[in-house]
Amino acid sequence: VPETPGRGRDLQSLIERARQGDPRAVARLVSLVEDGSGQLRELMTAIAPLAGKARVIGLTGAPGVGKSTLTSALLGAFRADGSRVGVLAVDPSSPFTGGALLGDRVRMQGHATDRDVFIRSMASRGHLGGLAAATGQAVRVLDAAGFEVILIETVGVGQAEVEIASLADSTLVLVAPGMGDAIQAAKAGILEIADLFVVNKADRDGAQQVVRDLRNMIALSDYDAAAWKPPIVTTVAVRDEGLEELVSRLARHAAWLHESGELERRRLARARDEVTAIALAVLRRRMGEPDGLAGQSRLGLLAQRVVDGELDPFSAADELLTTVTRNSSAGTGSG
Ligand SMILES: Nc1nc2c(ncn2[C@@H]2O[C@H](COP(=O)(O)OP(=O)(O)OP(=O)(O)O)[C@@H](O)[C@H]2O)c(=O)[nH]1
Ligand SMILES: [Mg+2]
Repeated sequence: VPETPGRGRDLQSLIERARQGDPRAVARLVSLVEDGSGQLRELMTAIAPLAGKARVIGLTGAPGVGKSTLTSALLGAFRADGSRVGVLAVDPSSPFTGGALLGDRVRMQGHATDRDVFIRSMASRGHLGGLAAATGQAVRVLDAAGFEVILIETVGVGQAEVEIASLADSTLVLVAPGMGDAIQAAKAGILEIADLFVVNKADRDGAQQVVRDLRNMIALSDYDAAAWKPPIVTTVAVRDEGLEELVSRLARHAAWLHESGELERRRLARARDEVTAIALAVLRRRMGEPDGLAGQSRLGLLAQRVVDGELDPFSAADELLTTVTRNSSAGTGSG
């Protein structure tokens, strides 16, 4: 992307306007993240000292379990407390539907014109590190823009979703009765990320059985004495039932995160993952870049020499690393 005069100043004024609560400025900044814009790096540099204050809460669970309904209910609860609330709806399989539905719910609740609410359905058009990285940086943007609570809704089925859920300080895993074997679904990797279990649709038959199953599962897992044991909260999200209990459990978890040092540990682990992901993406991209002659990639040229017996694979790897890290700078976009 060519440098245009005043671009830095434009970005600064955009950040300033976002911090003053201008929703269009916030939307523009989040788009810069999603698009992997040439300005992304500059943006991240500018907001680095401003972020780190928000409470980030993730909601995950099978399709239809009630994530959007509960997100909308929580949004209402935190707004009633006076917090500015940002919501990111992330659905790797269909980036737009979830957010649209959530948007409708929130509109029904009358938050659509509220300047202190920001909702975005995340996509990752050309972002270097994929959807998880884009979401993490969008969280940072909202945090820097002064949103005190950030809710991330993500469908919990695969590794990508687990990665996204782990961007949160507190993760709610939602289950509901009558949705196949909810517990089996919850077991598949999701147990480790649950800070709180929510048994939603408690107005339906079988909710108490789901609670018992979860309780057994938690009892069978060996939690460290000092560790946080995920509580189970039952809700009827469509009627705001159980919401007070949930908000208070979340507050207790937030306090525990601070007191135990776990918040710092989680944030460090997250930053480590983020830096690693960017560095690896840069390396991968450079390895495949054409290297002068005949448009062959660096990796391709070295591979050919290994095949020809001119070079062993270890020396080839050394040479590859030396060339790709020369004059290194972790750009942002795909180009
Ligand atoms: N009976 C009952 N229905 C609920 C409850 N919570 C949500 N629903 C309904 O369940 C359906 C799915 O709710 P959503 O909030 O869209 O679920 P979701 O998990 O966000 O769904 P996806 O984003 O598609 O994965 C909707 O029709 C809701 O009205 C509840 O507590 N009780
Ligand atoms: Mg949804």
